[in-house]
Amino acid sequence: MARYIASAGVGAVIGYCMPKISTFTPAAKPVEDALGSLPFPKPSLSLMYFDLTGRAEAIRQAFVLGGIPFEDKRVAFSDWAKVKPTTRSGQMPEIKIDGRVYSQSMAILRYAGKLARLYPTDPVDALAVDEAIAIANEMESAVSILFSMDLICKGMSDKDKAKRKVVVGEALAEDKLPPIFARLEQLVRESPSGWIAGTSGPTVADLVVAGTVEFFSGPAVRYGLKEGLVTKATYPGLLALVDQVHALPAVAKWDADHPSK
Ligand SMILES: N[C@@H](CCC(=O)N[C@@H](CS)C(=O)NCC(=O)O)C(=O)O
Repeated sequence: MARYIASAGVGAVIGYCMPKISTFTPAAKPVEDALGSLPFPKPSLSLMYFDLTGRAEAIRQAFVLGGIPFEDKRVAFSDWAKVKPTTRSGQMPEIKIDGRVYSQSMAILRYAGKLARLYPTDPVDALAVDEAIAIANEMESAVSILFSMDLICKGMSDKDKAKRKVVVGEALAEDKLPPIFARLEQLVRESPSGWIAGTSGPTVADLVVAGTVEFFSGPAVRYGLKEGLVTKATYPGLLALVDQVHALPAVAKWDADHPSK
């Protein structure tokens, strides 16, 4: 995913644009019922990212599920060169909480999860959530090579570069990614609730894993990964999880109001 790329550029960004998967099944339990009231004083929140799902969507979903108001600030690609030097880390997402800025999507997500009660307070449940997130993040590490191909193939002809991309894409699709998908699929299948960390309701891990699966069902193709890497036949549990996330009423409303890019 382009979300892995550290350097500037639109190409570095759009790879992490994820489309929604269109089939929906009802959520096992409306998440709003389980959330209760906010456990902390309501902070002023401004989340800044591109006008994409990418690394920010799970964070947005967590706030939405928690009923936590936030500013959803979106930077146009054309403005990025100007905005980049003003950011905390030269990258997005970043969040401003009561005037102070923080970076790193997974850190922000856990923060959002704590506010939204989508990150367990029980240490073992939290471990299970972190485990699933870490496995999903392994996907990112695995495919990051695809977004560095221009660097790796520097000096090669376009034709040779294209050939290398095909070889790397095939190796990822055939060898590297399936065991990681299989581990996530196993987690979903083992879960009595269908939520990936085995919790009774959704957690931030479900949001991250669903987003990752959606990426591999769509935009990854643009980067040389073959189509149909994740299908109902290969990973039915993971696709059901995606549906389950998007069927949560608050997420379904968010999706309707914000068509994916
Ligand atoms: N480790 C960071 C990576 C952030 C990142 O790579 N952001 C990309 C967008 S997904 C970005 O800002 N790219 C533009 C750039 O690096 O100039 C995180 O998880 O937040």
